[in-house]
Amino acid sequence: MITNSRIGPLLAAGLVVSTLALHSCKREDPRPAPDATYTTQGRVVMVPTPGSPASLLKIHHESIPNFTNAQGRVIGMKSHAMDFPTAASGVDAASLRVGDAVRFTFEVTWQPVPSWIITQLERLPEDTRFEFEAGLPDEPATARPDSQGG
Ligand SMILES: [Cu+2]
Repeated sequence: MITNSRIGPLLAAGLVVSTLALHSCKREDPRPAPDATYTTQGRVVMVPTPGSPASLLKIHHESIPNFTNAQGRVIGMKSHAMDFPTAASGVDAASLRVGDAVRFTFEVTWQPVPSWIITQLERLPEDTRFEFEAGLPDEPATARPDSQGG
């Protein structure tokens, strides 16, 4: 039996979905092409909590050997707990819990101000062991910056 009390929430859900769809179309265009895109994996150490303005998504990620700085030099990024204040509208960051194992992709844009945004995220099995949990060093396994000759 469909009653009015059931139709109301369904209509509301439909409105929310279409609003989100419009929103995601809008924000694809103005976002400039990123300077770089990286995929890494790690464990969620903090999630955004309503009513807690200081909270945000923070993920302890594995080292990123090919991470490139604003000058285009490969400097690598060591394994660390990194803040991700922004996720693309298609990424369901709200459902994440502390301790979740995830693989994710983020885009870095240096100008006009450095910014980074998670554009894809998938859960990994809970028992995934990351390099920082396996006792591997934090340092990126990149070649020395000085050896990056032509
Ligand atoms: Cu990082």
